[in-house]
Amino acid sequence: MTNIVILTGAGISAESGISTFRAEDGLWANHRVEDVATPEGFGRDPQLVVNFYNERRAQAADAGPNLAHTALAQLEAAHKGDLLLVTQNVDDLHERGGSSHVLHMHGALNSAMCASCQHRWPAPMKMAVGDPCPSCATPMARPDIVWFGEMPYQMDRIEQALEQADIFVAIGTSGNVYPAAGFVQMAAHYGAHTIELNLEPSAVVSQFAETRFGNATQTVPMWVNEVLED
Ligand code: BV8
Repeated sequence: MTNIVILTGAGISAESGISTFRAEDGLWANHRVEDVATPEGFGRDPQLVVNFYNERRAQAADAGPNLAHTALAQLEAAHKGDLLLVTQNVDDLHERGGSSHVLHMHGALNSAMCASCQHRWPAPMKMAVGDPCPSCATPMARPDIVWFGEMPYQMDRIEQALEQADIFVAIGTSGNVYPAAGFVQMAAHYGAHTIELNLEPSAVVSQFAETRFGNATQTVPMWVNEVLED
């Protein structure tokens, strides 16, 4: 039985019409990271940050899963070995494409969190600054997003899976952000075969044993068919 770990990034949702980060028309072209994706930015101007995530929540709600998302759901349903799907994405297109176990290491647009007691609840489509926490009533609601300088979620679980992985596949991620960009090195260290499925080479492309270029809606279904035929 082969154990598989998959890491996805913004590129898997690009063909669903969701902006990536580092393309010329990407999210970071129109916003300063330090203003909208750091705790300091949220402290300085919470309204700007809440608006930024309200816009992205609306964009994600208008988008639909694509063939890459649905292919990974088919793999989850049919694969006999262990499969861990880790996404850096905060949209819910993996879930809407049929995946039932998705690890959102950078949080999720559909989740809200209390900055005071860490209680989490389903986010409304439009969050407002000072929304009260349903648990402790403190007006400290924030998007349940892992910002720069904050610890990504479930790192222990991810690292355990990387140690046991026979195959590690990174899909549509530029390899700029750590610790996610370091997963390929860890998987290879523990003997996994590593594959990058991307439109262009990532910053860590040299660390992959195998690289396939193309749109995710082509490369992912092809790879999934190969795995299921084995
Ligand atoms: C932490 C929020 C520590 C949600 C995000 C080590 C070295 C250097 C720096 C660091 C380091 N360790 C930590 C850091 C600092 C920092 C970091 O990595 N900085 C970088 C920029 C240098 N990391 C952190 O701060 C992390 N936290 O390490 O905490 C700590 C320790 C103890 C205690 C407390 C803390 C937190 C990182 C998470 C930040 N949050 N997002 C949101 O707003 O969405 S990151 C954000 O960028 C995304 O979440 C995503 O994860 C990330 C990377 O983006 P990608 O998904 O790769 O997207 P991108 O646009 O870059 O690329 C798209 C790719 O798709 C491209 O390759 C493109 O070719 C491809 N593509 C496009 N179209 C298609 C396609 N592929 C296929 N088909 C297509 N059609």
